[in-house]
Amino acid sequence: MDNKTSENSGQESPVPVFAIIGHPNEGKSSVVSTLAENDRVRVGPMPGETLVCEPLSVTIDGKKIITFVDTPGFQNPRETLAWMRRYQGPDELLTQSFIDAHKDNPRFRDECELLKPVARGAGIIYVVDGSRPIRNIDKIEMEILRLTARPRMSVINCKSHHTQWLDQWKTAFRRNFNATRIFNAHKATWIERIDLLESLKVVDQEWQPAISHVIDEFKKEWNHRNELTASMTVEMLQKILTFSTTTVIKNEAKFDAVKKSMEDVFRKELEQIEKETHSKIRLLYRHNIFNCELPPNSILHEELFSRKTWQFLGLSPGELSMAAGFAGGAAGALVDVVAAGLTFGIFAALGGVAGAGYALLKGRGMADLKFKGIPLGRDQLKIGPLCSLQFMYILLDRLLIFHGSVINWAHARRDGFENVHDEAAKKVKQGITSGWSDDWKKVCGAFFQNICPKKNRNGSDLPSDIRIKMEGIIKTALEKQD
Ligand SMILES: Nc1nc2c(ncn2[C@@H]2O[C@H](COP(=O)(O)OP(=O)(O)OP(=O)(O)O)[C@@H](O)[C@H]2O)c(=O)[nH]1
Ligand SMILES: [Mg+2]
Repeated sequence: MDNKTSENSGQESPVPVFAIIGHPNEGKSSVVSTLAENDRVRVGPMPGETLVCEPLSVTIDGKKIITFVDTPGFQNPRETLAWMRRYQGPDELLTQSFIDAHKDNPRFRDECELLKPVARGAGIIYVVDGSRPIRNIDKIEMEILRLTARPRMSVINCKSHHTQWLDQWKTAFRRNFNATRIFNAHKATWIERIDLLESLKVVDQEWQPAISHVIDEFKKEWNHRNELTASMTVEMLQKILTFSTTTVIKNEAKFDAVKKSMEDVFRKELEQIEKETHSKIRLLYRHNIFNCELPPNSILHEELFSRKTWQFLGLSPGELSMAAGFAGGAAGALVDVVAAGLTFGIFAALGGVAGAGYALLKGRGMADLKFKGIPLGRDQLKIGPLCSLQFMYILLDRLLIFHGSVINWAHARRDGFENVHDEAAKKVKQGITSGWSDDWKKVCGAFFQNICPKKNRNGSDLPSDIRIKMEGIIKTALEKQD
């Protein structure tokens, strides 16, 4: 790569730079936003949203690896082309000469701005909305870019579903560009982003090593994100499945109210741990500003303890009673009760959250407190941990659904766009984990056994081989979603 085509900020390998150029409002900023994984880029419905060049670099481990420069759309392409055709100087100075000759002329303000990175040696990515026919003005813009003699590829970003003009565009592009790709900036997945980078390799042979390096870095980074997500998932499962809360019962009259408020605290705390984990995952995939909107029919709109969540994720009616307990419905059978000298009857009378491990812990010194005529002492009511294998699978399923939405949410998408993931959502008929192999389920079972039984309530000494295996299957499950 020649020196001019790259930035080099004191790092060993040159950083490839591409200017994203096109007619106003065709989706240039959207393409930059998605390619650079930057949701801060200004994307808007009115032409003229971008007024100055904005370089957006992808940084991995603190190192810049590629820069995309967002540019304003052409303002006066006809006269620009006419000037370029009249130009008599050396070819390699054409772009800079144009800028020098027009930098104080407001009628060419946008051309001067958008050609700046090109004059400095950037490669060109020309963006068009391929869902409309080619006009004469497009041909003029393509000719301007051809005259700059910079390596260039074209990107067809269809803003609507009309595809009848695509062949026309492809033919025109074959004449003017070294490579062409259909790339929908609002729907592109990670794989499609990598494919686009692969196409950049053929734009200029000299760029191949640098672009290959960029692709390698992207892949390593993606792998790292999946690894981190897997370990955050394991941490979330440990926290949720081992959480419990305890309250001293001071007043028998308030017993029901205390119990109800404990249930609320317990449920909210578990929901909060889940939400925090999801939010960390969203940030890890560089969605800083916009929430990745979930499809309207996504099960993640349901609360963790809603009956619908559990039903959807494939639980049997018996297993559903546990969710029902949390949703304020019927009480199920109590399991996992830790009683300190009290009869099982009392626990049965507690009702409420089935399987959550309600326990009355006998306090020091018996007081006069009675519950349904039975003395309780200054006892503590403990709720949790909710040790249920089914519950663990629900959490895993919800995390995988969330991860799938995040990784498929192109960074150019803003709130309120048409829903592009309906199809993907329809495919998730029940929990993803229900299709896991027996081997994977064994790993889950071993993990569960180690964090849930009474011997190891806080999960702090989870054997490392079990943790590694659990993280391994989760990471593979995450990778399957790419
Ligand atoms: N549905 C859909 N809308 C798109 C797509 N790409 C761009 N848009 C919309 O088209 C409008 C223009 O998008 P921008 O990315 O801002 O276009 P631009 O070329 O940078 O526009 P200027 O900076 O004004 O020249 C915005 O309202 C985008 O939401 C797409 O792939 N799908
Ligand atoms: Mg723009």
